[in-house]
Amino acid sequence: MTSLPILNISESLIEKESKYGAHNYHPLPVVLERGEGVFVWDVEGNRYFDFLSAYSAVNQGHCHPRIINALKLQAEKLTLTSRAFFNDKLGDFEEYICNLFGFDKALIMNSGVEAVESAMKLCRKWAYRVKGVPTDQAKIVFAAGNFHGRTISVISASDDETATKDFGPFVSGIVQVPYNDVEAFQELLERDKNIAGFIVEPIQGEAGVVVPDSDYLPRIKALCKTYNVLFIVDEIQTGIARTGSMLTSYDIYDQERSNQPDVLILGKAISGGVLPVSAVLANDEVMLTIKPGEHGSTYGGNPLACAVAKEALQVVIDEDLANNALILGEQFRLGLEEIAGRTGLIKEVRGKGLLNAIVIDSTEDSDVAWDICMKFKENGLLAKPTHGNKIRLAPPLVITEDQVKECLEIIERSLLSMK
Ligand code: IF1
Repeated sequence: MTSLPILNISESLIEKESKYGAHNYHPLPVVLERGEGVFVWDVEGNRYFDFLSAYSAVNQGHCHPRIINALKLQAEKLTLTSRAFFNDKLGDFEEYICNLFGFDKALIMNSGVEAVESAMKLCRKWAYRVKGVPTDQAKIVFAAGNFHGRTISVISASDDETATKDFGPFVSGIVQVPYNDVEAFQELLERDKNIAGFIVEPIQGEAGVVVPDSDYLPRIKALCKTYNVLFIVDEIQTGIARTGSMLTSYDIYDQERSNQPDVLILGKAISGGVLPVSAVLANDEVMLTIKPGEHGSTYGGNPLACAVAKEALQVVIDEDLANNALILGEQFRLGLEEIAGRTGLIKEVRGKGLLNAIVIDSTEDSDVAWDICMKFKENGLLAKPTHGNKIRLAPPLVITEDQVKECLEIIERSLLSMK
């Protein structure tokens, strides 16, 4: 008789995913079944601090009662009409999000990458209809090291082999410049009159939380204005209070709205991790270049998404999560710096607000960061390595000062046990 290995619940669920699911991810071996605020629980009942927050989608904390209530109320009334008919929630949400961020119009989509695609289409339309670029000659600039999603057109802008290898041929009309390099961008603008826009992250997330110089975005914006090029900011990951203010690129409470981009792309936390909702915001000159029938989506702007996203954004404001991220982010980085000094395993601490990363003193191809994350897990904290030797540390913004201290202890204890 052959005996089958006895698997615990987690192992058997992981095996099921491996058997029936595409192998497009390399998750940490933990199977979650419940979440509340900063915590998640696995199927064995172990509790963890969530330091990934679903890549910054769960800024409001897991299953925020107000957002879940909005979901329930709307789910019992009407969930989807498509855009073939009007629904009573879309206009409400569009008005809300336009007023909040200071734009004339909003285009509501679903996933983040879809919003980026939509912004690319908008940028091209504007180039031909307003700027006067000759047909099919428009170019969109992206920064090296960028991450904006996984579709063919968006990976066409990527220089990351893992994202692009064997997925070609790619979309044309894309140019790359180094990140945080104003001069390189200006040279490009001088050389090429068909540049239509620059799509940029205020902090590069996937690249390992790369924070540019503080005058980078304002200078890029000024150049865009001079050369009549759209300044398009992807705040899908950096937006919605994550870095200590509602947005990273500009202050929404600033009357003059200096640094405001021509096009703002939002996703992830605008629904608090409850539903896929994304948005492209722009003024009329740009948004109205796309005419009825030229763009759309079955689920984009559905009443359920609108009800949820409006409540999720209002929660961020009512609970002043931006301020919490600002204050606790500073305490957290300070604590990490001290741990770096005591453990010698951290080469660098970087980030803004509660979007942070530690760079481990090892090579990019070593397993050290992964092993550290496994140690974190053993000690009740979940985080995921990126680019080999970096670990992103981004808890839900509802975390408290005491919890930050507790997490710093977990991080230090884990690092010390690695030696
Ligand atoms: C994956 C990273 C984070 C984004 C920015 C657009 C999108 C994202 C700035 C697309 C998405 C994700 C997606 C997820 C991993 C993740 C990620 F590690 F790849 F870089 F968050 F840090 N713009 N980011 O960060 O949004 O279509 O996914 O809704 O694809 O593996 P989406």
